Amino acid sequence: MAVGVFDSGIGGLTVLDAVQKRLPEQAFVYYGDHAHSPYGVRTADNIHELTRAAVERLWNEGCDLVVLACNTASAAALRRMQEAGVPQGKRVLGVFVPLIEALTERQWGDNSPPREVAVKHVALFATPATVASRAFQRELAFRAIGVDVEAQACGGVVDAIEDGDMILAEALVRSHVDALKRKMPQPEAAILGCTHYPIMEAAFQEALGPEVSVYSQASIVAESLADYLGRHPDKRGEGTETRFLTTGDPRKVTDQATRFLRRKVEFISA
Ligand code: DGN
Repeated sequence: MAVGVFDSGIGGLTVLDAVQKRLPEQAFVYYGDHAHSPYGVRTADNIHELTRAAVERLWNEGCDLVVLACNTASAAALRRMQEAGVPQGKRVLGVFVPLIEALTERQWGDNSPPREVAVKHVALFATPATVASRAFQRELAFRAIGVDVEAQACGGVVDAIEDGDMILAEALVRSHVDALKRKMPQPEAAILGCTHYPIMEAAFQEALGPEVSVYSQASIVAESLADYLGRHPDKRGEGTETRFLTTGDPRKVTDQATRFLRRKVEFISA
């Protein structure tokens, strides 16, 4: 029927926007769990339960493929869900693997041996919950990729963006980049590992300097999804329409999402 895109709130709209631009003929169902957002302050068990319920809902909507656009949910729930087993014909993919593959130039779902990585010093900027989970480092180790990762928890940035306070968001980005540089003075690459950070990409790039390659999640996930659907056309479903579901108040979420994305998106009750 469509590809499901899940996020704890509105942040995953940056991913949805990028995949819609990359795949304009593809139908999507976006599901925001606003009733329980933000996930960043919840326990890993609770995030797993909420994520599992949302993914099952999207599978029941006919979405055979569900993308966890939320890093916090990917970090706490994805591997656990995959290990518990997903129903026949269904698939759930997260947002860490495309980032790692962008560093290593591999494909989503490609289980070939690791390749030599061009960059050795990588900065990761993410929410405190994602940084605490060490999920990104775990996925790198699982693939035997030898990269030195220094993670910086960027407290306050998500809230400043959602409040529309871009001056504060930029000041926070500068101070988090300074803190990172005290731990790793010369990263070659920086990963923006949170749904909201593509909006601050220019600020990250400016604070990091032109010699640092910034990997922004939304565009990388869009490329990976296009590539994946090219190899698995059965997961595309039918139609071209995109629907927006929320567990929160649809009117409030519609207003917030329209401001965030700077285009009209109409949410209905999940
Ligand atoms: N969507 C979350 C993420 O990508 O980490 C950010 C918002 C939150 O739930 N903390």
